[in-house]
Amino acid sequence: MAILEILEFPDPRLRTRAEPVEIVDDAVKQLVDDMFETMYDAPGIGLAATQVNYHNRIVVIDVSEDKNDPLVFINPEITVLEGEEAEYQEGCLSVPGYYETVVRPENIVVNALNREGEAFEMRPEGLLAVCIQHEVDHLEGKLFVDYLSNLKRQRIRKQLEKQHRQQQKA
Ligand code: QAP
Ligand code: CO
Repeated sequence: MAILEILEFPDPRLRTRAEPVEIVDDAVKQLVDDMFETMYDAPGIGLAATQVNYHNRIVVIDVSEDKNDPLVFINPEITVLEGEEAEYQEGCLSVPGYYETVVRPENIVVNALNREGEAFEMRPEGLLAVCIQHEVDHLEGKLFVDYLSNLKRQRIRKQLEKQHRQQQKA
């Protein structure tokens, strides 16, 4: 197991579109395990492979209170159902220190493969539904800050760039 480095906005590698996983082999399982270790260490509730600079379609999530409900989504496909949209305060391990309101569809169905490579379907609700959409966006090179105004996004970018420059000096 290993804790991986998390890319931070505005790193251009976060804009990469991830490729489908062809076989869920030992290398994929190893990456899944390292992604969980990285996410729990952060700590976070969701992490996409893109954020640790692996450009395959893999997401790990655990929104449980006790951090004992690890969910793996390989090659996730989201279907948006009819219904309401919901607002949520979203954050991101790749945009540390910032939380902003994002509006997304409330009712979705997710089809994916689990860590054993078996297909499953899920009808998530609430925070889990939001988190899955946020993480699948990462696989498309999209970040939650893309839903904000240009002004807000640029403000966040400039502040993070300044932090990164100061970290380099230190
Ligand atoms: C995505 O995000 C998410 O700013 C997962 O300083 C978050 O795990 C979806 C984190 C909220 C829906 C709602 C963020 C940790 C973790 C930070 C995360 C930070 C430290 C974010
Ligand atoms: Co994120």
